Amino acid sequence: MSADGPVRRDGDVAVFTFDNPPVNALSHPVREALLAAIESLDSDPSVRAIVLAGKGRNFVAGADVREFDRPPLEPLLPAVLTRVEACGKPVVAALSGATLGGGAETALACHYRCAAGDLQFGFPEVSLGLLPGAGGTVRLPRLAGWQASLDLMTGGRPLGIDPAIELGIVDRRMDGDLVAGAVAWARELADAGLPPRRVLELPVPPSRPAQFEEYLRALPASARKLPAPPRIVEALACAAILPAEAALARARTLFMECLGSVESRALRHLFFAERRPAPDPDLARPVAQSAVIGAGTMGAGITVSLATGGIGVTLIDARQEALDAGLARVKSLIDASERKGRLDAAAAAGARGRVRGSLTLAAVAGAELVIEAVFENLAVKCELFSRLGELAGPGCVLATNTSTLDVDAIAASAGRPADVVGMHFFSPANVMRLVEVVHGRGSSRGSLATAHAVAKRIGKIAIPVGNAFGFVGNRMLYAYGREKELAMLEGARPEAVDRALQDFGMAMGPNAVGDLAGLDIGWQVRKEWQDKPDDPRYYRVSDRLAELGRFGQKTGRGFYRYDGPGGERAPDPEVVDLILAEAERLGIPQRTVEAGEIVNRCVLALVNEGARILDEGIAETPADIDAIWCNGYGFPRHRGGPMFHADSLGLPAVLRSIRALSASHGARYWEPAGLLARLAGEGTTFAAWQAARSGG
Ligand code: T1G
Repeated sequence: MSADGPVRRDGDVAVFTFDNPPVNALSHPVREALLAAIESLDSDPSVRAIVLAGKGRNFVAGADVREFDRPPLEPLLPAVLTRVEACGKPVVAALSGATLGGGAETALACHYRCAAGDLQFGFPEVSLGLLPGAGGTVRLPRLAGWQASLDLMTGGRPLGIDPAIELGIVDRRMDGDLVAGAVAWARELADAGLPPRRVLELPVPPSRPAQFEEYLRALPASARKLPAPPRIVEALACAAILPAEAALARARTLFMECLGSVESRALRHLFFAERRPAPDPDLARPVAQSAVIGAGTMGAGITVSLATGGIGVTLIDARQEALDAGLARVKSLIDASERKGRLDAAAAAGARGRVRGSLTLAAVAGAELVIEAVFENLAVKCELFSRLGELAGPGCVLATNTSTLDVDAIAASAGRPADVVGMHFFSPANVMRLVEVVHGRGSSRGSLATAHAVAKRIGKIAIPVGNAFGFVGNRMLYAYGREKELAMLEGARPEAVDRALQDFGMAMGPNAVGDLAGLDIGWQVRKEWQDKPDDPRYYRVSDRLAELGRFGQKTGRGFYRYDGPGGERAPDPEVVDLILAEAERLGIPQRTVEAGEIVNRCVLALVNEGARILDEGIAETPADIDAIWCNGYGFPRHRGGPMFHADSLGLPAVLRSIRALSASHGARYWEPAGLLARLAGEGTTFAAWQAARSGG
């Protein structure tokens, strides 16, 4: 809060400013200051009206999420907002930018609301495994009705100013100086002698008792299984039938139940893991112009990300038809984003205007960043980087989008390793938010800082990783995939494997993912992989399918067949026969492999490999691994990522399970990682280990 206090006077109107950078979160000191201000202004006869406003872009982005893992400190937000609403003078909320969660609830506790055009009003609590715990479930329906309240709170997506006005949440749009406009309006209200209009005193809109049950049933099963969505619906249902005080109390109880849930702790863990500080932000070099080499699927997706992120892009490919196809794909992706409302017309036009094509590599000359997305072959990439090393301007960052290859080898071929980094995007690159930024042995801090800064600027979650085969994500994917492959050779059906892991919460089963990405990609990588385990069973099913040209969706057949009438995925008995033949050839007896075993093996393989990666320093923190797996591989967010999940299971139990798997399946793949064994022995967690390392 600013030195001269949060309150300033504009004649007979007092303005309280939330000033808690970066997002004006309602931390304990802010709550104390607001309560004290309202109490003194309410009893000050020289004050006829009060305005609440936020300093900077945002009004208030909610409660301070960091405080949720500490014992709550009075005054709590519900009590503060009850006092705001009880104020005997008109209290006007001047809303701008992020007005979210507790910030939206603060707005609803005010008597009148005006807003600027950049308003983002919403209740993202559900994405933290929570529900609005400071009166939002009781006040919002009185203004916006049940349907909108249900949608806003279970969906978590914010509203812009127009729908907020249409729904009666915001009374007035303020263009120009928001706070000055709010002060003038507050004075008008006082002059008009209008009483405080308390939302809690507004009539409860009519509702059908069944409507809440129906709404809950209509929610996706994955949401119904989580603690927060059903409790949001229940809190709203209570607001429809209970007196306001009782409904507020019930909402608070439901909120506390969510707060203590492992799902909410997992989602709060991810919130901060995805906002990890970038290394050396001050060393980041400006990037206005970039170049992308290779106009294939990845190249086009990366180009769209850069262009919609405000960076000029030259898409380069040696072949005219490939370049034309790439530019057409870029255009169709931007058009689609505009059609879906993800980009407004101006932003879409701007992005289209930032993209141009070239057939010559020399076009990299004016770029400050070059990202290569050509065929995944070391010789091809090294040959390209040897030319880029000569053609790219001094200080230009040279990034490779390789997903498995040795970044140091590629850097050496460029002859300027300080400028070479890995930027491993995930497909589709214009949608997937994750970028693994690979720190090569010779990569300079400035080049790395620039890569991280560009990734953040284009809306990506950038996680630093070391240079090792498969970096972090793909290396763990190989362990995860190994176990599903072995389980199929032992008797599990491909669709049963996928169902088991989807029921665990994975966005998609590994076999369906393989078919989507193309089984030829992994097959190609394994053929080139020098250190592949010398085990005839290793990825034998996937390799056999690829050998037969079954590359997945792109060939109509893979683990599944896609050549049915709607092209939808269908189990293929031929694959079962093929697996049985391979199992027989390898002498593997068939048995029933239960879903629980499949999940246990695949998920614990992730955890054990993750612990090895931390031991080797290829990942800096367990939270980095969690952010990678939840944003790149569809690991369930409500489980927080593999390492957080392991902590929630308890590392001693995890170690026991791994030792049991080692006993039943051999130590070859199930030797417990040193870090895991040590922490389990100490009865501690990955989180505590990380906190101790970072002096927490
Ligand atoms: N609490 C604490 N820190 C927060 C925060 C919050 N609510 N929101 C953001 N930060 C920090 C974040 O960690 C980062 O820190 C910096 O602000 C910038 O964030 C009682 C229970 C507002 C749209 O869920 O969605 O209210 O890395 O990188 O891209 O019923 O932040 O700089 O150190 O995301 O411009 C509900 C969460 C809380 C909103 C801005 N509110 N925040 O996006 O910046 S629960 C939310 C966001 C609640 C009540 C309930 C976004 C943003 P650092 P950023 P951005």
